[in-house]
Amino acid sequence: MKKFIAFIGLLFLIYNSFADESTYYPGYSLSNVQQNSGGFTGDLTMISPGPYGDDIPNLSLNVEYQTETRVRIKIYDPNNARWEVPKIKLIQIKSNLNQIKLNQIKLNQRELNNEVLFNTTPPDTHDYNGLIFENLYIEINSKTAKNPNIYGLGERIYDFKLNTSNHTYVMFTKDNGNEEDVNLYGVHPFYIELREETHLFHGVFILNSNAMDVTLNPDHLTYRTIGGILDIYIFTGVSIDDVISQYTDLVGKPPMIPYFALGFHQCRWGYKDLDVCKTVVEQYKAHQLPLDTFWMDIDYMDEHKDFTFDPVNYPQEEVKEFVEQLHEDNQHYVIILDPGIKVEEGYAPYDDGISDGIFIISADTKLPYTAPVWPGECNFPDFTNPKTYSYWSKFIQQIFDEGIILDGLWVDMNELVTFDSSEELSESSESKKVERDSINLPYVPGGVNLNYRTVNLSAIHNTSIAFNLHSMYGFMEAKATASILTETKKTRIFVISRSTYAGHGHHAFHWLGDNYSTYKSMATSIQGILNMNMFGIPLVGADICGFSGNTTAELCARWIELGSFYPFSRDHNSIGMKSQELYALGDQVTNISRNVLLNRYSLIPYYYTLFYYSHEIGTPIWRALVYDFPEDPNTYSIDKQFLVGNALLVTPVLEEGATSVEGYFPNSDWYDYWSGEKILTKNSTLTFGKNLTLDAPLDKINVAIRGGYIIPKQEPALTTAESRNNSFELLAAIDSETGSASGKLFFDDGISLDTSQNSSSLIFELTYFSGFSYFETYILESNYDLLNHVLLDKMTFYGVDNITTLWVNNIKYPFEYDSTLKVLRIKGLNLSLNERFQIIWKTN
Ligand SMILES: *[C@@H]1O[C@H](CO)[C@@H](O)[C@H](O)[C@H]1NC(C)=O
Ligand SMILES: *[C@@H]1O[C@H](CO)[C@@H](O)[C@H](O)[C@H]1NC(C)=O
Ligand SMILES: *[C@@H]1O[C@H](CO)[C@@H](O)[C@H](O)[C@H]1NC(C)=O
Ligand SMILES: *[C@@H]1O[C@H](CO)[C@@H](O)[C@H](O)[C@H]1NC(C)=O
Ligand SMILES: *[C@@H]1O[C@H](CO)[C@@H](O)[C@H](O)[C@H]1NC(C)=O
Ligand SMILES: *[C@@H]1O[C@H](CO)[C@@H](O)[C@H](O)[C@H]1NC(C)=O
Ligand SMILES: *[C@@H]1O[C@H](CO)[C@@H](O)[C@H](O)[C@H]1NC(C)=O
Ligand SMILES: *[C@@H]1O[C@H](CO)[C@@H](O)[C@H](O)[C@H]1NC(C)=O
Ligand SMILES: *[C@@H]1O[C@H](CO)[C@@H](O)[C@H](O)[C@H]1NC(C)=O
Ligand SMILES: *[C@@H]1O[C@H](CO)[C@@H](O)[C@H](O)[C@H]1NC(C)=O
Ligand SMILES: *[C@@H]1O[C@H](CO)[C@@H](O)[C@H](O)[C@H]1NC(C)=O
Ligand SMILES: CC(=O)N[C@H]1CO[C@H](CO)[C@@H](O)[C@@H]1O
Repeated sequence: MKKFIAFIGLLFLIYNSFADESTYYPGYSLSNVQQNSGGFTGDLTMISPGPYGDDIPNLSLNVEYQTETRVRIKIYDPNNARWEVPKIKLIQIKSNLNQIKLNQIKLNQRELNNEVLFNTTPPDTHDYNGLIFENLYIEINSKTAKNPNIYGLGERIYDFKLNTSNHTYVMFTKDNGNEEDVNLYGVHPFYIELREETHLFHGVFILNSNAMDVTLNPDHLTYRTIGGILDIYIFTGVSIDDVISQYTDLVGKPPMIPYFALGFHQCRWGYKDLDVCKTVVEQYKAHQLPLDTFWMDIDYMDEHKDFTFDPVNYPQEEVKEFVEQLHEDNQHYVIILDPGIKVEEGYAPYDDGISDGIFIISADTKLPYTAPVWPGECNFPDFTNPKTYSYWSKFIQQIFDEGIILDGLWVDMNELVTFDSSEELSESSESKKVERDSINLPYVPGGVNLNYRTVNLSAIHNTSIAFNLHSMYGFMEAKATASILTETKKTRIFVISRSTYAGHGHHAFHWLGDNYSTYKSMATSIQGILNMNMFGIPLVGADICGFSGNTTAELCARWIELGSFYPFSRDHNSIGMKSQELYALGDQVTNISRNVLLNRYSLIPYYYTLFYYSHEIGTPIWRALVYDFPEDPNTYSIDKQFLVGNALLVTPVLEEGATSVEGYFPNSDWYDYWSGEKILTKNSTLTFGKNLTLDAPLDKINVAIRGGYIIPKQEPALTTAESRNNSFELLAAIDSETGSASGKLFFDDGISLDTSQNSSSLIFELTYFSGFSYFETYILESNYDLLNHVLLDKMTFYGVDNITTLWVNNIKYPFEYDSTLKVLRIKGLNLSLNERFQIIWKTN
């Protein structure tokens, strides 16, 4: 209890110090400014010392205009090298932009609006400091718009639109068990701000891996980090897609995903033996529920040791047969790996780790750092050591050599988590907050205990100490694991990691961690997915039906309705909980699951096309409403609804017992996705849309399709391998003002590393001109042979006025028209999407 009071005291001290004029720190003065071809450099000289001593009085400033839309501001100690994050590949400097004002970084893209996007000049009122740069404390402030609209700074569970009333966001990877408003598994020091006056977005990224926090205030924000340097990148936008594209240019675009990743996944901790696993797979089939991938949690291991199979409950030969059967049935197999390697002589991963010298070293003993995790006392591979790659590779390869063909890997516990031997595993979350830190730090970001349940920050890695590398551990492990799997399989791979760092999405994917079986966890999964998509990690989902705690039939029904729209859709459960496979909660849940999952499978061509553009450009799959409607302030805080691509607006039920749901429909044409019924008609004299209450019986999730969009679909099946071979369908929703719509399809074999020579890529266009509607396809590529056999069968158009005649490739063709709903249906087309075709109809 005393320690908890000390923690409060610390916070008080911090706030106090900044309110007090006598502790105002004016920062550094800039001199010796040298213009160069790509920007300028200058010397920074400290005006007066900062709060905690060990100031670095002389600093260098380097401002580089790296691209037309990106500036890098680097502030570092020219006399003593400090820790710098090693991984960002700089894109060549493309342009030499206008001169900028000192202290005020202006970017010419937004000069027209006279906008200053990052301004470190402290105000005359001295409400906040100039730059402080000390050995263990760096602070920089930037003026923002008034009550700014800021998004990002993950990973945490919080409102999507961040609180700017003196709220502090801590970034330091931690298994904080899905508590709200605390630093969770990943670190993404990137935010996007929307300026309300201009409706333009820009982004700011600080490339720093040390524990840090950011305080958002009504007119400025404060970065505080305890190590490294200031290496700040500003992306000028101006649309959200521009900003995310510019950010992922820097940290890396997502790889092309394997097609099966979009199927449904089943997992659970607590499948006690292989027979249980077999039954689960059988039951999915028996209930005609789609299932693409079966996952094994730590249960498969022998005493929780990596790279082993439990000889009694998961005999390796039988696992091999099980996996072969999965593959025969067009299904896939993924297993978990944890970083901790059990200290046990005779266990090859331990013996080799010792002889290869690849474990993290304790600063005290200079021996491999030892701490308990699932198997007991463990050592931890150091992924900064170049030798660790071949070590890790050897043991992954061994699984394949022994005949168990993995389709992906799941890397968990890599924040990095260790168990505190002095505590019970089941301790309450309250006790986690208690301050028990023993590192001697003058400032502790957010006052959180940095040494709690992790490898001591003094521990030694090959390239630095854990103090600098801690938050990058999971990223490095996932990156190595992904690269090893790619080398082994020579196909696109699938690595899901709990811990992430900026740039993770270039290598691997993510799930939102160990949540609860609660309506709250279901609701907050939306902001989690939106954030990760913003950070360049498009393939992400939360544990459907919830991980910890017992689910209910109703919760599970609502969750699978929502989860069927997750980019990554997996049911996962904790040990000792009520079974929650989608067939295990009664007929009604089974029926609902089947319907929504079959709908998911029908939408996979649309999702896959979105993933292709995400890979090419960085575009997020899930989008907050504010992304597409920045001129409408009603959208700024919405995080209970989301868009999939630009075309689908999902309004899930997130509350128990609800039979209706409220949603906001921005000013546009919206049609009920299922029936084609008009929900809202665009009114170009208005900026705002409407709040609507929609019926939401237990078996319905409300989805709207936006006027102006065409989405590709396929007849669903129980696996993606089968649904890929089923006929195509196009669903179009017509813009009421222009009578037009457009859409895209990208399709390839879904697994080869490079399918640029063997893919088909199309654009669909519907236009209206003087009484006639013209539907045409534009073929960008038509090299994927499957599309010569898997044909377009059906087309459905929502919002069509009365039709008199319809022609397909200039020949009159039958159609169905519902004049009440204004829905046009055309069937039995049998057209190859690899060839151009045209549909025309006449409206009376
Ligand atoms: C800092 O720079 C000033 C002026 O450039 C110089 O006189 C001083 O020696 C430098 N101090 C250190 C510690 O390098
Ligand atoms: C934020 O904190 C500062 C410094 O303590 C204080 O002056 C200001 O009133 C606070 N603003 C709000 C909106 O709480
Ligand atoms: C915003 O953050 C401040 C400071 O932490 C807190 O007092 C306030 O309650 C928060 N507001 C909301 C709406 O959560
Ligand atoms: C971490 O290591 C340092 C230096 O080796 C040691 O002084 C400290 O007690 C350790 N902290 C914890 C929490 O084990
Ligand atoms: C880092 O790893 C390499 C290769 O294993 C080794 O040669 C080198 O000595 C290591 N350096 C440190 C500082 O541990
Ligand atoms: C969850 O349900 C199981 C039975 O399926 C029961 O043993 C357990 O106590 C329940 N746990 C909670 C937290 O309700
Ligand atoms: C589930 O669907 C089946 C087949 O359509 C139907 O016979 C059954 O009544 C449904 N059960 C429930 C509870 O909705
Ligand atoms: C559009 O909105 C304006 C203002 O509310 C209203 O007067 C007008 O009737 C609306 N137009 C249509 C077509 O609904
Ligand atoms: C919609 O409802 C929200 C919350 O109920 C409210 O804050 C907002 O003002 C409403 N917007 C419109 C356009 O009616
Ligand atoms: C899908 O079609 C391809 C090409 O015709 C074929 O090779 C493959 O076996 C089919 N897959 C399934 C699951 O039927
Ligand atoms: C469409 O046809 C229906 C009956 O077929 C008629 O009542 C309606 O007025 C027509 N609408 C238009 C816009 O022509
Ligand atoms: C929110 C929640 O349930 N958190 C729990 C998630 O699961 C982990 C692992 O079981 C727990 O430690 C968390 O408390």
